[in-house]
Amino acid sequence: MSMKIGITCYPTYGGSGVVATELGKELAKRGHEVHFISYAVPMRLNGFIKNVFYHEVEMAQYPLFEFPLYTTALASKMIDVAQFEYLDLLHVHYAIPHATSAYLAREILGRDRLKIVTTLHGTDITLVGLEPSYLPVMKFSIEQSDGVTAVSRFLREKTLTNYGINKSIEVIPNFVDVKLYRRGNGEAIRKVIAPKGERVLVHVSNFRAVKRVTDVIRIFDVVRKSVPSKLVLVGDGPDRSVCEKLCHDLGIDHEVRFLGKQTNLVEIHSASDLFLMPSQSESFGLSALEAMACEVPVVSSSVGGLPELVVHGETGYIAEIGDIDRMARYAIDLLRNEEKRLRFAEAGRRRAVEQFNSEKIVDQYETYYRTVLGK
Ligand code: GMT
Repeated sequence: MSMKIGITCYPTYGGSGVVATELGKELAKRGHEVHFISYAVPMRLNGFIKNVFYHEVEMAQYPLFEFPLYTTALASKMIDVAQFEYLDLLHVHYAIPHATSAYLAREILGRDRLKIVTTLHGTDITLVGLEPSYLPVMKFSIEQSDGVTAVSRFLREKTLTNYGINKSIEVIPNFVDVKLYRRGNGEAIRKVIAPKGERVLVHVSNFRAVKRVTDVIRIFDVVRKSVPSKLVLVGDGPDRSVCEKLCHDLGIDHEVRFLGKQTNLVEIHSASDLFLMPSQSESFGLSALEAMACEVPVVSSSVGGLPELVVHGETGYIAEIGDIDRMARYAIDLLRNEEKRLRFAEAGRRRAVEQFNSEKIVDQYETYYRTVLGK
């Protein structure tokens, strides 16, 4: 039987919004009615899609409100949509403040009227949620959700220990559409970026400090001295200008391309030989999974959920946070040994297809919803 599902997420560039939007689109394809509730249209939600609706949170202004009351406005919109569209379930992605708004909405509507599923994504648990100004409300809101999922075993353990939460948490990992994310012909891009046949290293992120994009540049600076190569940086965010300055200071501006935000990652991955993800914290690493699906081996740090994704010595390599030399050695090893690099690339694709394909993971969400709804 089809369900009516509300989805709330951050609409901007970021893994949690991508997971939420792709999940909503997949559920709609399966015949469920999906209502996105957010302050802007989610990044990957474009054009008319059957069974998909979007509701914008309205924020009334008032001179007394020095700080916008988003949590309250979101809860009111959730109530409105749940009542008008007869939602069965509200699935909120990224706990702060979405799980709190959902709790409020459900209490106001009545516990039997609406169920809440909260998906924990990363810094909502490992960073921001731990701030004393948020922690008690976060813990309460997570505990009050009817169902809670985390994107890796690592994140589940962190939530249970950091917050002392006494609740079962289902691990449902990130996923990728392996029919869409598959290696294509990257020659046109390669001709522009690496005209002399150089190797191409790539990194995709939102350029926040936690992504350690300066490490990406320093790793590349070591690699390029041994293997003729170019670096492609995709995305934008607070650290972009620091990174541009670092490239300038190292005298490698001409070897590095800052592409900014891009919508077609498949064509960029198809022109790439290696993906770098030296993050300080990473609960899953969705952009690394998307690279693997496109047959790009990954060299990453060993933090968080990354070891659950990257199989060391098989689909890529992992090293301690900040160990630039080791990550550079791994990268050089793969870039110098094409037979090995291709073997890793194939193994990465296989892992994406077998373990993290959208069909399999969306099935898990659907089953979980039915359990929460008791259907
Ligand atoms: O926690 C964040 O940094 C925000 C979040 C996002 O919206 O980008 O990213 C997290 O969620 C992704 C999707 O589940 C995961 O793939 C990322 O690993 C995770 N980021 C971190 O843990 C830093």
